[in-house]
Amino acid sequence: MVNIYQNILSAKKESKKLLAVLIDPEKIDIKNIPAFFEKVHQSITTHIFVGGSTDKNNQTKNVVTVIKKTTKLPVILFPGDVAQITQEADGILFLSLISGRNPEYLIEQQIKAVPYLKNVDLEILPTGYILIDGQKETATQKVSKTKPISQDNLELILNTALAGEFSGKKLIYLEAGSGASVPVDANIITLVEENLSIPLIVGGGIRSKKQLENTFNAGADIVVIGTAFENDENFFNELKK
Ligand code: 1GP
Repeated sequence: MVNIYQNILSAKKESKKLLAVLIDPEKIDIKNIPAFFEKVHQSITTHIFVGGSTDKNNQTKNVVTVIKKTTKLPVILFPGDVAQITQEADGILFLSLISGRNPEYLIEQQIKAVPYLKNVDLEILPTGYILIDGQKETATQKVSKTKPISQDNLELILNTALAGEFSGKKLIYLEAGSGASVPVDANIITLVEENLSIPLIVGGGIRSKKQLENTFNAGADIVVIGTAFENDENFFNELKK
């Protein structure tokens, strides 16, 4: 069995940066997965995240099944809701939307997931999920009916991240939202990383190699990119191993 979390911790210890490609089952065409992964495999990608705010056609299971046949990279669910959980993946970000105050995404969905999770062999990664204002109303905001934290409110962002760590989360995810106009600011990432003991994931609105490097240099342990690869697979060419 892959030990996803131990590998993330080892990478952090060795200052090895990790790149997760986010695949949205609503947006990818299953027949394009093999060609997409040829590019993934030539790039510095280390993890595959699968999920979206919604999955109206229930494609997650089919998409993950094909991805697992195509790659040896760890495949981690990043589910918008309990219906997106499927045992074909290796692990799951067990998200709690701690920037929001909607009980459905703080604890209800997690409780609903338990009957399924206790019967499958997915590695569970407890994750404090923090929405940061990316200057665009994102699908996550609409679906969760919560507001992101302003990028100016450094104290609230930091205290929310630390509250996540103190309550036992193993990862903190700073999320500007898929397709964000503005990614999470480097100063926020540095402040949170310097005060946090657990690994830090950052995503939302990262579209260039320069932005990726800035995000890593600011202190992100894992960067998540989805939209930029959906829009232009040639972006993988800039991120060759
Ligand atoms: C969204 O953080 C991820 O949940 C990735 O965002 O699609 O903007 O890369 P992008």
